[in-house]
Amino acid sequence: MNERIEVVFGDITKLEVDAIVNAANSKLLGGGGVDGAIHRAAGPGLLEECRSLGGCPTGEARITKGYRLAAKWVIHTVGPIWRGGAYCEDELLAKAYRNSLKLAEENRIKTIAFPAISTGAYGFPVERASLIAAAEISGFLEDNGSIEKVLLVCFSERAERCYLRALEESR
Ligand code: AR6
Repeated sequence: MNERIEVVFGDITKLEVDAIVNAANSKLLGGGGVDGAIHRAAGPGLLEECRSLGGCPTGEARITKGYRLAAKWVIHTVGPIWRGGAYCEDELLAKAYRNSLKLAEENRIKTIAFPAISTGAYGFPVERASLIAAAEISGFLEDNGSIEKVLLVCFSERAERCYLRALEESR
């Protein structure tokens, strides 16, 4: 297994990493869940910069500064809304991880933390999502030497169990 990937439990807004990833919606104007927590912790500067971006399609990612966060950057990505699994949800979730990592690489980010994208309000089953996250991140890191650490941040014990199992399987 890739020792550059680590599962951690807790609030992503508190982490001292170069970048945290936001599970946003396509308007990029804030919302509930982890998006709301990130905007609250970062302060109004984040929303102002987000307004200038003009949104983000599902599966893509955009980068902003971190404002009052310890993280220097926020990478905003939009995961798919779960609609039963036959609407390209798996591929769109994989793309959200991939495009976030590409932005990290382009911006010379060495440490990055992801929340469990789409598994809250968007209803993506966490077990399935964690397998996709683990596979995409391990695959990306195989071809990338510049990212030193990827944290998978869990906000529930269930998510933590799923992630640990998914990482075992991607070894
Ligand atoms: N730190 C880490 N993880 C968190 C935190 C936190 N502070 N808060 C929640 N989570 P969600 P989605 C976990 O709903 O499913 C928003 O309104 C949470 O337990 O935040 O991609 C956006 O604006 C779950 O496992 O994002 C969109 O409209 C995971 O983060 C929509 O929700 C993702 O849950 C996006 O839905």
